[in-house]
Amino acid sequence: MSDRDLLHPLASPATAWHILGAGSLGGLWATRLARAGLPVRLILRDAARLAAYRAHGSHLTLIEQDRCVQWPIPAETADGSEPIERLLVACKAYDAEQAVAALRPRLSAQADVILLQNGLGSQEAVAALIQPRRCIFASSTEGAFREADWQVRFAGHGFTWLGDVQDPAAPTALLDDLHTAGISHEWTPDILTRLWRKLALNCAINPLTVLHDCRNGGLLEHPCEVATLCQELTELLQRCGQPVAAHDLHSDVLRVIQATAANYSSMYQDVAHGRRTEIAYLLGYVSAAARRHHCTIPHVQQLHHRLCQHLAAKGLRSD
Ligand code: NAD
Ligand code: KPL
Repeated sequence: MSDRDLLHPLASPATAWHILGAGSLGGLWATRLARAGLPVRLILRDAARLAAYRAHGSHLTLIEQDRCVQWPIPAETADGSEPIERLLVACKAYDAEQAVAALRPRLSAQADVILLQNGLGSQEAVAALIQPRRCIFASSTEGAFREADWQVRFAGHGFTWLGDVQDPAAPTALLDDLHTAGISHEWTPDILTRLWRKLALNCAINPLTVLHDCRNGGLLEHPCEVATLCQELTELLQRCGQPVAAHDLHSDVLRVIQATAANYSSMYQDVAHGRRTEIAYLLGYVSAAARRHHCTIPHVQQLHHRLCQHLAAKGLRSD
């Protein structure tokens, strides 16, 4: 029996959080939920990863400033037997669909599935796979990275917006857990606007930091390139029925470049570490949307092409 059950003996048991992907963001959510006394289970990639986790002592370490705390969290693989009522998908966009497909037989009919992926495209694929179950999209400005296996650093406090494009009703029990865990969040009826805006910001900033080999602030030396991309992205967002996401995009991009001037973008870091990027869910999604809407965005398309070539030269995938 947990402390919560002892305090509230008649309360119904808390819903377990199954966390698919124990990487940076998955680890950050798992440790904060566990710290709040909520039931958490990690779902690891395969038996070898599970064995490695158990050999490590079955705990994740959360590092915040200089504080380093270990949180014991049980783990399993996708072929466990417990039904899943609440699933947090915390893998990369290119892994999400396949990873959720392996868990589909375990998802209860009322399961809530929360998607943390950046960009657009993977959310629709997962939602189609698990429908009619509830699919909650999230957009987060929190920052986390792995310092070692099973060890995550909370690098940047931020905010997470959540919403359901099919149903504006807030999932109160789930949001109560986030509140209890101290995860700053807000339920929004318009999560797509948030995701489109972040997509446009990431398309205007991240690829250029890779191609110019610079921190975000280095883009201040390429004002015309940034302005042209913002102009084309603004036009595309409007054409795609996203006028709110398009509003004042250029000013917002400049604000983010200045506010994060000392940082390397997530795509820059992926390329620097020889990791696959999420380009297909950023520039790839934008290019496909432009084709569908017969919208001409030559500079964005040229950027996509240049980035694909750059990745290929480094032996990295661009899908
Ligand atoms: P990550 O690479 O650190 O973690 C992903 C984890 O998923 C890895 O541990 C990987 O092994 C695991 N995984 C992949 N396939 C799996 C499977 N089939 N079963 C089980 N585990 C599987 O990635 P991340 O940085 O945590 O990013 C996750 C998503 O969140 C991305 O879309 C990213 O853009 C987004 N995001 C990340 C941050 C951040 O600060 N890290 C911030 C905002 C958004
Ligand atoms: O989200 C980002 C990233 O690096 O992925 C920012 C900091 C906004 C740059 O696009």
